[in-house]
Amino acid sequence: MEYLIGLGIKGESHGACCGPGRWLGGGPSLESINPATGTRLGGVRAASAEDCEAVVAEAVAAFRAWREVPAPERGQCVRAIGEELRARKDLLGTLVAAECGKIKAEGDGEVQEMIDIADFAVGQSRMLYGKSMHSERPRHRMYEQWHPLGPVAVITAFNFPVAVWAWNAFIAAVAGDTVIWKPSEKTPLCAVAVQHICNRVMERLGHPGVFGLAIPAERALAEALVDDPRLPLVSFTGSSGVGRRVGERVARRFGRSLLECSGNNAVIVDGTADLDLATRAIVFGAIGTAGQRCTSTRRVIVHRSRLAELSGRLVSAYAEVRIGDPMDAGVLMGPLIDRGAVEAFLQAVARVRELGGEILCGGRTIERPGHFVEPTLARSENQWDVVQRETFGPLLHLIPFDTLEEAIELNNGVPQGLSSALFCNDLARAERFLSAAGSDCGIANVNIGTSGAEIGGAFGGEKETGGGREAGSDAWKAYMRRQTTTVNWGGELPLAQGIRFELGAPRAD
Ligand code: UN1
Repeated sequence: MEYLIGLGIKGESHGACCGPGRWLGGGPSLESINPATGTRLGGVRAASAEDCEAVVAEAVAAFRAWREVPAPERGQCVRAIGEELRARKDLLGTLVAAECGKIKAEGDGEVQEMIDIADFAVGQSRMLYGKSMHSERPRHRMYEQWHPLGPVAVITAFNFPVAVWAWNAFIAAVAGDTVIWKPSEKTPLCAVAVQHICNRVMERLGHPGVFGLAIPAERALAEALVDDPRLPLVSFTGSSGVGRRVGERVARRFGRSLLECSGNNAVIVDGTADLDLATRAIVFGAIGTAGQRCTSTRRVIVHRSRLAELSGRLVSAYAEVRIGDPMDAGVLMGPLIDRGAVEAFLQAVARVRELGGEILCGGRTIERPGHFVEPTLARSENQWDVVQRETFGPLLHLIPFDTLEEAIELNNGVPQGLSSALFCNDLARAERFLSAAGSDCGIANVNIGTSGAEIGGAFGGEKETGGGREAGSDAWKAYMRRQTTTVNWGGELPLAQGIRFELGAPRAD
Protein backbone atom coordinates (compact mmCIF):
# COMPACT_ATOMS: atom_id res chain seq x y z
CA MET A 1 0.00 0.00 0.00
CA GLU A 2 2.63 2.45 -1.17
CA TYR A 3 0.00 5.00 -2.03
CA LEU A 4 -0.66 5.49 1.69
CA ILE A 5 2.98 6.34 2.33
CA GLY A 6 2.95 8.62 -0.72
CA LEU A 7 0.05 10.47 0.88
CA GLY A 8 1.86 10.86 4.20
CA ILE A 9 -0.04 8.11 6.06
CA LYS A 10 2.32 6.03 8.16
CA GLY A 11 1.26 3.67 10.90
CA GLU A 12 -1.75 4.66 12.93
CA SER A 13 -3.21 8.06 12.08
CA HIS A 14 -4.78 10.52 14.46
CA GLY A 15 -8.32 11.65 13.97
CA ALA A 16 -8.12 15.31 14.79
CA CYS A 17 -5.86 17.97 13.47
CA CYS A 18 -5.59 21.63 14.17
CA GLY A 19 -2.80 23.81 12.90
CA PRO A 20 0.06 23.99 12.67
CA GLY A 21 0.00 20.27 11.84
CA ARG A 22 -0.92 19.30 15.38
CA TRP A 23 -2.35 15.77 15.28
CA LEU A 24 -4.48 14.65 18.19
CA GLY A 25 -6.34 11.44 18.84
CA GLY A 26 -7.49 10.73 22.34
CA GLY A 27 -10.57 8.76 21.30
CA PRO A 28 -11.07 5.07 20.53
CA SER A 29 -9.57 3.32 17.49
CA LEU A 30 -11.40 3.44 14.19
CA GLU A 31 -10.60 0.84 11.57
CA SER A 32 -10.48 1.69 7.89
CA ILE A 33 -11.69 -1.35 5.95
CA ASN A 34 -11.45 -1.96 2.23
CA PRO A 35 -15.07 -2.83 1.32
CA ALA A 36 -13.94 -4.88 -1.69
CA THR A 37 -11.83 -7.30 0.32
CA GLY A 38 -12.75 -6.82 3.95
CA THR A 39 -9.07 -6.20 4.73
CA ARG A 40 -7.84 -3.46 7.00
CA LEU A 41 -6.27 -0.47 5.27
CA GLY A 42 -5.21 1.28 8.44
CA GLY A 43 -6.34 2.63 11.75
CA VAL A 44 -7.21 6.03 13.10
CA ARG A 45 -7.40 7.14 16.70
CA ALA A 46 -10.67 9.03 16.83
CA ALA A 47 -11.01 12.56 18.15
CA SER A 48 -12.01 12.87 21.80
CA ALA A 49 -14.23 15.65 23.16
CA GLU A 50 -11.09 17.61 24.13
CA ASP A 51 -9.62 17.11 20.65
CA CYS A 52 -12.81 18.40 19.00
CA GLU A 53 -12.73 21.43 21.29
CA ALA A 54 -9.10 22.09 20.34
CA VAL A 55 -9.99 21.95 16.64
CA VAL A 56 -12.92 24.34 17.07
CA ALA A 57 -10.88 26.74 19.21
CA GLU A 58 -8.16 26.73 16.58
CA ALA A 59 -10.67 27.43 13.79
CA VAL A 60 -12.12 30.31 15.80
CA ALA A 61 -8.65 31.78 16.43
CA ALA A 62 -7.48 31.27 12.83
CA PHE A 63 -10.64 32.97 11.52
CA ARG A 64 -9.65 36.25 13.22
CA ALA A 65 -6.56 36.49 11.04
CA TRP A 66 -7.86 34.78 7.89
CA ARG A 67 -10.85 37.11 7.48
CA GLU A 68 -8.41 39.99 7.04
CA VAL A 69 -6.25 38.29 4.42
CA PRO A 70 -7.23 39.73 1.01
CA ALA A 71 -9.53 37.34 -0.83
CA PRO A 72 -7.21 37.00 -3.87
CA GLU A 73 -4.41 35.95 -1.51
CA ARG A 74 -6.76 33.40 0.05
CA GLY A 75 -7.36 32.20 -3.50
CA GLN A 76 -3.63 31.68 -3.98
CA CYS A 77 -3.61 29.29 -1.01
CA VAL A 78 -6.40 27.27 -2.60
CA ARG A 79 -4.48 27.34 -5.88
CA ALA A 80 -1.44 25.83 -4.14
CA ILE A 81 -3.60 23.07 -2.64
CA GLY A 82 -5.02 22.44 -6.11
CA GLU A 83 -1.46 22.05 -7.45
CA GLU A 84 -0.65 19.48 -4.75
CA LEU A 85 -3.82 17.60 -5.65
CA ARG A 86 -2.82 17.60 -9.33
CA ALA A 87 0.52 16.08 -8.37
CA ARG A 88 -1.13 13.41 -6.22
CA LYS A 89 -4.24 12.69 -8.27
CA ASP A 90 -3.26 9.09 -8.95
CA LEU A 91 -2.32 8.31 -5.31
CA LEU A 92 -5.37 9.96 -3.80
CA GLY A 93 -7.66 8.48 -6.47
CA THR A 94 -6.32 5.05 -5.49
CA LEU A 95 -6.99 5.67 -1.80
CA VAL A 96 -10.53 6.85 -2.57
CA ALA A 97 -11.13 3.66 -4.58
CA ALA A 98 -9.61 1.46 -1.87
CA GLU A 99 -11.41 3.01 1.07
CA CYS A 100 -14.88 3.65 -0.35
CA GLY A 101 -14.99 0.97 -3.06
CA LYS A 102 -15.69 3.08 -6.13
CA ILE A 103 -13.73 2.07 -9.23
CA LYS A 104 -10.32 3.65 -9.76
CA ALA A 105 -11.56 5.76 -12.72
CA GLU A 106 -14.25 7.25 -10.47
CA GLY A 107 -11.75 7.71 -7.63
CA ASP A 108 -9.49 9.67 -9.97
CA GLY A 109 -12.57 11.54 -11.23
CA GLU A 110 -13.36 12.54 -7.70
CA VAL A 111 -9.89 14.02 -7.22
CA GLN A 112 -10.33 15.81 -10.56
CA GLU A 113 -13.54 17.28 -9.12
CA MET A 114 -11.44 18.67 -6.24
CA ILE A 115 -8.96 20.17 -8.71
CA ASP A 116 -11.80 21.68 -10.74
CA ILE A 117 -13.40 23.32 -7.73
CA ALA A 118 -9.98 24.60 -6.61
CA ASP A 119 -9.56 26.30 -10.00
CA PHE A 120 -13.09 27.67 -9.75
CA ALA A 121 -12.50 28.97 -6.22
CA VAL A 122 -9.29 30.76 -7.27
CA GLY A 123 -11.27 32.71 -9.87
CA GLN A 124 -14.09 33.28 -7.40
CA SER A 125 -11.63 34.83 -4.96
CA ARG A 126 -11.51 37.86 -7.26
CA MET A 127 -15.25 37.91 -7.86
CA LEU A 128 -16.95 38.20 -4.49
CA TYR A 129 -19.12 40.92 -5.92
CA GLY A 130 -21.66 43.03 -4.09
CA LYS A 131 -24.24 45.26 -5.75
CA SER A 132 -24.45 49.00 -5.44
CA MET A 133 -27.82 50.75 -5.38
CA HIS A 134 -28.99 54.29 -5.96
CA SER A 135 -30.10 55.75 -2.68
CA GLU A 136 -33.41 57.65 -2.58
CA ARG A 137 -31.70 60.25 -0.43
CA PRO A 138 -29.42 62.94 -1.87
CA ARG A 139 -25.68 62.61 -1.29
CA HIS A 140 -25.97 59.11 0.02
CA ARG A 141 -24.14 56.07 -1.27
CA MET A 142 -25.67 52.65 -0.82
CA TYR A 143 -24.14 49.26 -1.52
CA GLU A 144 -23.83 45.76 -0.21
CA GLN A 145 -20.66 43.95 0.69
CA TRP A 146 -19.94 40.34 1.50
CA HIS A 147 -17.92 39.54 4.58
CA PRO A 148 -16.52 36.24 5.80
CA LEU A 149 -18.99 34.33 7.93
CA GLY A 150 -16.84 32.47 10.46
CA PRO A 151 -15.64 28.94 11.12
CA VAL A 152 -17.76 26.50 9.13
CA ALA A 153 -18.47 22.84 9.93
CA VAL A 154 -18.41 20.58 6.88
CA ILE A 155 -19.91 17.14 7.47
CA THR A 156 -19.40 14.74 4.59
CA ALA A 157 -20.47 11.21 3.62
CA PHE A 158 -18.47 8.10 2.68
CA ASN A 159 -19.54 8.05 -0.97
CA PHE A 160 -17.66 11.20 -1.97
CA PRO A 161 -14.99 11.11 0.72
CA VAL A 162 -12.94 14.02 -0.66
CA ALA A 163 -14.77 15.97 -3.42
CA VAL A 164 -17.73 17.19 -1.38
CA TRP A 165 -15.37 18.53 1.28
CA ALA A 166 -13.51 20.39 -1.48
CA TRP A 167 -16.71 21.96 -2.87
CA ASN A 168 -17.36 23.40 0.55
CA ALA A 169 -13.87 23.98 1.89
CA PHE A 170 -12.34 25.75 -1.10
CA ILE A 171 -15.26 28.13 -1.57
CA ALA A 172 -15.46 28.74 2.19
CA ALA A 173 -11.71 29.41 2.32
CA VAL A 174 -11.72 32.04 -0.43
CA ALA A 175 -14.77 33.56 1.27
CA GLY A 176 -12.58 34.04 4.35
CA ASP A 177 -14.01 31.29 6.53
CA THR A 178 -12.09 28.62 8.35
CA VAL A 179 -13.23 25.02 8.01
CA ILE A 180 -13.74 22.13 10.41
CA TRP A 181 -14.17 18.87 8.54
CA LYS A 182 -16.14 16.01 10.07
CA PRO A 183 -15.82 13.23 7.49
CA SER A 184 -17.57 9.86 7.54
CA GLU A 185 -15.97 7.47 10.02
CA LYS A 186 -16.12 4.92 7.18
CA THR A 187 -13.51 6.83 5.14
CA PRO A 188 -11.12 8.38 7.67
CA LEU A 189 -7.89 7.81 5.74
CA CYS A 190 -9.06 9.87 2.77
CA ALA A 191 -9.66 12.76 5.16
CA VAL A 192 -6.29 12.30 6.87
CA ALA A 193 -4.52 12.26 3.46
CA VAL A 194 -6.23 15.49 2.37
CA GLN A 195 -5.48 17.11 5.72
CA HIS A 196 -1.77 16.31 5.29
CA ILE A 197 -1.84 18.16 1.96
CA CYS A 198 -3.62 21.15 3.52
CA ASN A 199 -1.16 21.25 6.42
CA ARG A 200 1.85 21.24 4.15
CA VAL A 201 0.55 24.01 1.91
CA MET A 202 -0.97 26.24 4.57
CA GLU A 203 2.07 26.08 6.83
CA ARG A 204 4.37 26.90 3.91
CA LEU A 205 2.19 29.90 3.02
CA GLY A 206 1.93 31.08 6.61
CA HIS A 207 -1.75 30.40 7.20
CA PRO A 208 -2.01 27.37 9.50
CA GLY A 209 -5.33 26.55 11.10
CA VAL A 210 -7.59 27.47 8.20
CA PHE A 211 -8.44 23.81 7.54
CA GLY A 212 -9.05 21.59 10.56
CA LEU A 213 -10.17 17.99 10.87
CA ALA A 214 -12.19 16.20 13.53
CA ILE A 215 -13.07 12.51 13.21
CA PRO A 216 -14.97 11.63 16.37
CA ALA A 217 -16.27 8.11 16.88
CA GLU A 218 -19.31 9.09 18.94
CA ARG A 219 -22.43 10.71 17.57
CA ALA A 220 -22.62 13.06 20.56
CA LEU A 221 -19.38 14.74 19.49
CA ALA A 222 -20.66 15.32 15.96
CA GLU A 223 -23.85 16.73 17.50
CA ALA A 224 -21.79 19.06 19.64
CA LEU A 225 -20.31 20.52 16.45
CA VAL A 226 -23.82 20.93 15.02
CA ASP A 227 -24.94 22.70 18.21
CA ASP A 228 -21.85 24.90 18.58
CA PRO A 229 -22.83 28.58 18.40
CA ARG A 230 -19.26 29.46 17.37
CA LEU A 231 -19.94 27.82 13.99
CA PRO A 232 -22.40 30.02 12.06
CA LEU A 233 -22.77 27.54 9.18
CA VAL A 234 -23.06 23.76 9.13
CA SER A 235 -22.83 22.16 5.71
CA PHE A 236 -24.16 18.61 5.85
CA THR A 237 -24.17 15.89 3.20
CA GLY A 238 -25.98 12.64 3.99
CA SER A 239 -29.41 11.10 4.34
CA SER A 240 -32.58 13.18 4.67
CA GLY A 241 -33.24 11.52 8.04
CA VAL A 242 -30.01 12.81 9.57
CA GLY A 243 -30.21 16.06 7.57
CA ARG A 244 -33.59 16.84 9.11
CA ARG A 245 -32.11 16.53 12.60
CA VAL A 246 -29.08 18.64 11.66
CA GLY A 247 -31.31 21.33 10.15
CA GLU A 248 -33.55 21.43 13.23
CA ARG A 249 -30.65 21.64 15.65
CA VAL A 250 -28.85 24.35 13.73
CA ALA A 251 -32.06 26.36 13.30
CA ARG A 252 -32.68 26.18 17.04
CA ARG A 253 -29.55 28.22 17.65
CA PHE A 254 -30.24 30.52 14.66
CA GLY A 255 -27.33 29.05 12.73
CA ARG A 256 -27.41 28.45 9.01
CA SER A 257 -27.36 25.04 7.48
CA LEU A 258 -26.58 23.95 3.97
CA LEU A 259 -28.20 20.58 3.44
CA GLU A 260 -27.41 18.18 0.63
CA CYS A 261 -29.50 15.12 1.45
CA SER A 262 -31.11 12.13 -0.25
CA GLY A 263 -32.02 11.99 -3.92
CA ASN A 264 -34.50 9.75 -5.71
CA ASN A 265 -33.52 10.61 -9.21
CA ALA A 266 -35.45 9.61 -12.30
CA VAL A 267 -34.61 9.39 -15.98
CA ILE A 268 -37.65 9.88 -18.19
CA VAL A 269 -37.31 8.02 -21.48
CA ASP A 270 -39.69 9.64 -23.91
CA GLY A 271 -41.23 8.04 -27.01
CA THR A 272 -38.77 10.07 -29.14
CA ALA A 273 -35.63 9.16 -27.12
CA ASP A 274 -32.40 7.81 -28.59
CA LEU A 275 -32.30 4.50 -26.73
CA ASP A 276 -28.54 4.03 -27.23
CA LEU A 277 -27.83 7.26 -25.40
CA ALA A 278 -30.48 6.62 -22.79
CA THR A 279 -29.26 3.09 -22.03
CA ARG A 280 -25.65 4.21 -21.56
CA ALA A 281 -26.64 7.10 -19.33
CA ILE A 282 -28.96 4.93 -17.23
CA VAL A 283 -26.35 2.22 -16.72
CA PHE A 284 -23.73 4.76 -15.60
CA GLY A 285 -26.28 6.53 -13.41
CA ALA A 286 -27.59 3.38 -11.73
CA ILE A 287 -24.41 1.31 -11.45
CA GLY A 288 -21.70 3.97 -11.16
CA THR A 289 -20.36 4.06 -7.57
CA ALA A 290 -22.55 0.93 -7.15
CA GLY A 291 -25.60 3.20 -6.96
CA GLN A 292 -24.18 5.04 -3.95
CA ARG A 293 -24.24 8.58 -5.30
CA CYS A 294 -26.85 11.01 -4.14
CA THR A 295 -27.34 11.60 -7.88
CA SER A 296 -27.61 7.88 -8.76
CA THR A 297 -30.46 6.98 -11.09
CA ARG A 298 -33.06 5.13 -9.03
CA ARG A 299 -36.08 5.28 -11.32
CA VAL A 300 -36.58 5.02 -15.07
CA ILE A 301 -39.90 6.41 -16.17
CA VAL A 302 -40.32 5.01 -19.66
CA HIS A 303 -42.94 5.56 -22.36
CA ARG A 304 -45.04 2.42 -22.50
CA SER A 305 -44.22 1.97 -26.21
CA ARG A 306 -40.47 1.65 -25.35
CA LEU A 307 -40.74 -0.32 -22.10
CA ALA A 308 -40.05 -3.76 -23.59
CA GLU A 309 -37.16 -2.59 -25.75
CA LEU A 310 -35.52 -0.52 -23.02
CA SER A 311 -35.81 -3.20 -20.37
CA GLY A 312 -34.33 -5.72 -22.82
CA ARG A 313 -31.40 -3.42 -23.51
CA LEU A 314 -30.85 -2.74 -19.81
CA VAL A 315 -30.95 -6.43 -18.89
CA SER A 316 -28.31 -7.17 -21.58
CA ALA A 317 -26.19 -4.20 -20.52
CA TYR A 318 -26.38 -5.28 -16.86
CA ALA A 319 -25.21 -8.78 -17.82
CA GLU A 320 -22.08 -7.24 -19.35
CA VAL A 321 -21.10 -5.12 -16.35
CA ARG A 322 -17.89 -6.47 -14.82
CA ILE A 323 -18.17 -6.53 -11.06
CA GLY A 324 -15.11 -6.96 -8.90
CA ASP A 325 -12.17 -5.29 -7.27
CA PRO A 326 -12.55 -1.59 -8.03
CA MET A 327 -8.80 -1.39 -8.62
CA ASP A 328 -8.88 -3.84 -11.56
CA ALA A 329 -9.03 -2.36 -15.06
CA GLY A 330 -12.28 -3.17 -16.83
CA VAL A 331 -14.31 -3.47 -13.62
CA LEU A 332 -17.31 -1.13 -13.71
CA MET A 333 -18.91 -1.89 -10.37
CA GLY A 334 -17.33 -2.37 -6.97
CA PRO A 335 -18.83 -3.26 -3.61
CA LEU A 336 -21.28 -1.49 -1.32
CA ILE A 337 -19.66 0.25 1.61
CA ASP A 338 -20.50 -2.24 4.37
CA ARG A 339 -22.73 -5.02 5.64
CA GLY A 340 -25.48 -2.58 6.63
CA ALA A 341 -25.71 -1.30 3.06
CA VAL A 342 -26.03 -4.87 1.77
CA GLU A 343 -28.83 -5.55 4.27
CA ALA A 344 -30.72 -2.40 3.23
CA PHE A 345 -30.36 -3.38 -0.43
CA LEU A 346 -31.66 -6.92 0.20
CA GLN A 347 -34.58 -5.61 2.22
CA ALA A 348 -35.54 -3.25 -0.61
CA VAL A 349 -35.43 -6.10 -3.14
CA ALA A 350 -37.60 -8.26 -0.84
CA ARG A 351 -40.05 -5.40 -0.45
CA VAL A 352 -40.38 -5.02 -4.24
CA ARG A 353 -41.26 -8.72 -4.46
CA GLU A 354 -43.68 -8.48 -1.54
CA LEU A 355 -45.54 -5.63 -3.24
CA GLY A 356 -45.93 -7.67 -6.42
CA GLY A 357 -43.04 -6.19 -8.39
CA GLU A 358 -40.93 -8.25 -10.76
CA ILE A 359 -37.15 -8.50 -10.44
CA LEU A 360 -36.00 -8.45 -14.06
CA CYS A 361 -32.38 -9.19 -13.19
CA GLY A 362 -30.08 -9.26 -10.16
CA GLY A 363 -31.39 -9.03 -6.63
CA ARG A 364 -28.81 -11.16 -4.82
CA THR A 365 -25.51 -10.82 -3.07
CA ILE A 366 -22.36 -12.08 -4.78
CA GLU A 367 -20.39 -14.76 -2.98
CA ARG A 368 -16.90 -13.34 -2.54
CA PRO A 369 -15.11 -11.39 0.16
CA GLY A 370 -16.35 -7.82 0.56
CA HIS A 371 -19.84 -6.40 0.21
CA PHE A 372 -20.92 -7.18 -3.33
CA VAL A 373 -24.46 -7.27 -4.70
CA GLU A 374 -25.84 -7.75 -8.18
CA PRO A 375 -27.00 -4.71 -10.14
CA THR A 376 -30.75 -5.04 -10.07
CA LEU A 377 -33.65 -4.02 -12.28
CA ALA A 378 -37.19 -4.12 -10.97
CA ARG A 379 -40.60 -3.48 -12.50
CA SER A 380 -42.18 -1.34 -9.77
CA GLU A 381 -44.87 1.26 -9.09
CA ASN A 382 -43.91 4.82 -8.20
CA GLN A 383 -46.14 5.09 -5.12
CA TRP A 384 -44.67 2.03 -3.37
CA ASP A 385 -42.86 2.86 -0.12
CA VAL A 386 -39.72 1.14 -1.38
CA VAL A 387 -39.70 3.40 -4.45
CA GLN A 388 -40.49 6.53 -2.47
CA ARG A 389 -37.36 6.21 -0.33
CA GLU A 390 -33.70 6.24 -1.30
CA THR A 391 -31.99 2.84 -1.23
CA PHE A 392 -28.26 3.49 -1.45
CA GLY A 393 -27.35 0.72 -3.87
CA PRO A 394 -27.75 -0.50 -7.47
CA LEU A 395 -31.52 -1.03 -7.47
CA LEU A 396 -33.33 0.56 -10.40
CA HIS A 397 -37.11 0.73 -10.73
CA LEU A 398 -38.74 0.73 -14.17
CA ILE A 399 -42.06 2.55 -14.31
CA PRO A 400 -44.13 3.05 -17.51
CA PHE A 401 -46.02 6.20 -18.54
CA ASP A 402 -48.38 7.26 -21.31
CA THR A 403 -48.24 11.08 -21.49
CA LEU A 404 -45.42 13.51 -20.76
CA GLU A 405 -47.54 15.26 -18.12
CA GLU A 406 -47.90 11.93 -16.34
CA ALA A 407 -44.14 11.31 -16.61
CA ILE A 408 -43.41 14.70 -15.04
CA GLU A 409 -45.87 13.97 -12.25
CA LEU A 410 -44.16 10.65 -11.57
CA ASN A 411 -40.73 12.34 -11.64
CA ASN A 412 -41.94 14.86 -9.08
CA GLY A 413 -44.02 12.39 -7.11
CA VAL A 414 -41.40 11.49 -4.49
CA PRO A 415 -40.32 13.36 -1.33
CA GLN A 416 -36.83 14.08 -2.69
CA GLY A 417 -35.84 16.58 -5.40
CA LEU A 418 -32.18 16.39 -6.35
CA SER A 419 -31.60 15.36 -9.97
CA SER A 420 -33.71 14.46 -12.99
CA ALA A 421 -33.26 13.80 -16.68
CA LEU A 422 -35.29 13.49 -19.85
CA PHE A 423 -34.17 11.60 -22.94
CA CYS A 424 -36.07 12.98 -25.85
CA ASN A 425 -35.63 14.37 -29.36
CA ASP A 426 -38.50 16.82 -29.37
CA LEU A 427 -37.74 20.42 -28.50
CA ALA A 428 -41.16 21.35 -27.15
CA ARG A 429 -41.28 18.29 -24.88
CA ALA A 430 -37.76 18.99 -23.61
CA GLU A 431 -38.67 22.60 -22.85
CA ARG A 432 -41.86 21.47 -21.12
CA PHE A 433 -39.75 19.27 -18.82
CA LEU A 434 -37.44 22.22 -18.05
CA SER A 435 -40.27 24.74 -17.58
CA ALA A 436 -41.80 25.92 -14.30
CA ALA A 437 -44.42 23.19 -14.75
CA GLY A 438 -41.73 20.57 -15.38
CA SER A 439 -39.19 18.87 -13.14
CA ASP A 440 -39.20 20.12 -9.54
CA CYS A 441 -35.58 19.07 -8.94
CA GLY A 442 -32.47 21.16 -8.36
CA ILE A 443 -30.91 19.54 -11.43
CA ALA A 444 -32.81 18.89 -14.67
CA ASN A 445 -30.92 17.49 -17.68
CA VAL A 446 -31.87 16.70 -21.25
CA ASN A 447 -30.12 13.79 -22.97
CA ILE A 448 -27.69 13.50 -20.04
CA GLY A 449 -28.10 11.18 -17.06
CA THR A 450 -28.83 12.20 -13.49
CA SER A 451 -25.32 11.82 -12.05
CA GLY A 452 -21.92 13.24 -12.89
CA ALA A 453 -22.68 16.95 -12.56
CA GLU A 454 -19.94 19.46 -13.33
CA ILE A 455 -18.75 21.72 -10.52
CA GLY A 456 -19.57 24.96 -12.39
CA GLY A 457 -23.28 24.73 -11.63
CA ALA A 458 -24.87 25.12 -8.23
CA PHE A 459 -25.34 21.60 -6.85
CA GLY A 460 -28.25 20.62 -4.64
CA GLY A 461 -31.95 19.93 -4.61
CA GLU A 462 -35.39 20.72 -3.32
CA LYS A 463 -37.86 19.17 -0.85
CA GLU A 464 -36.27 16.52 1.39
CA THR A 465 -32.97 16.93 -0.47
CA GLY A 466 -32.68 19.97 1.76
CA GLY A 467 -32.55 23.06 -0.47
CA GLY A 468 -28.81 23.75 -0.16
CA ARG A 469 -26.62 24.73 -3.10
CA GLU A 470 -22.91 23.98 -3.17
CA ALA A 471 -19.98 24.21 -5.61
CA GLY A 472 -20.36 26.60 -8.58
CA SER A 473 -22.55 29.49 -9.73
CA ASP A 474 -23.24 31.82 -6.80
CA ALA A 475 -23.08 29.10 -4.12
CA TRP A 476 -20.28 31.16 -2.50
CA LYS A 477 -22.92 33.45 -1.00
CA ALA A 478 -23.89 30.73 1.50
CA TYR A 479 -20.42 31.03 3.05
CA MET A 480 -20.51 34.81 3.55
CA ARG A 481 -22.60 37.36 5.36
CA ARG A 482 -24.18 40.20 3.43
CA GLN A 483 -23.98 43.70 4.77
CA THR A 484 -26.03 46.57 3.39
CA THR A 485 -24.17 49.82 3.82
CA THR A 486 -25.35 53.41 3.41
CA VAL A 487 -22.97 56.35 3.66
CA ASN A 488 -24.28 59.91 4.02
CA TRP A 489 -21.69 62.29 2.60
CA GLY A 490 -23.94 65.42 2.65
CA GLY A 491 -24.37 67.69 5.63
CA GLU A 492 -28.11 66.98 6.07
CA LEU A 493 -29.93 64.06 7.65
CA PRO A 494 -32.81 63.28 5.26
CA LEU A 495 -34.90 60.27 6.32
CA ALA A 496 -36.02 57.50 4.00
CA GLN A 497 -39.69 57.30 2.97
CA GLY A 498 -39.83 61.14 3.22
CA ILE A 499 -40.45 61.04 6.96
CA ARG A 500 -40.05 64.36 8.71
CA PHE A 501 -38.88 64.03 12.29
CA GLU A 502 -37.71 67.40 13.43
CA LEU A 503 -36.82 68.33 16.97
CA GLY A 504 -37.99 71.83 17.88
CA ALA A 505 -40.46 72.16 14.94
CA PRO A 506 -43.62 74.21 15.73
CA ARG A 507 -46.56 72.03 16.88
CA ALA A 508 -49.53 71.76 14.48
CA ASP A 509 -52.10 72.40 17.27
C1 UN1 B 1 -22.89 13.00 -4.03
O1 UN1 B 1 -23.25 11.88 -4.39
O2 UN1 B 1 -22.98 13.35 -2.83
O3 UN1 B 1 -23.04 14.78 -9.73
C2 UN1 B 1 -22.26 13.99 -4.93
C3 UN1 B 1 -22.39 13.83 -9.29
C4 UN1 B 1 -21.09 14.12 -8.58
C5 UN1 B 1 -21.34 14.51 -7.18
C6 UN1 B 1 -22.22 13.60 -6.38
N1 UN1 B 1 -20.41 15.18 -9.28
O4 UN1 B 1 -22.74 12.66 -9.43
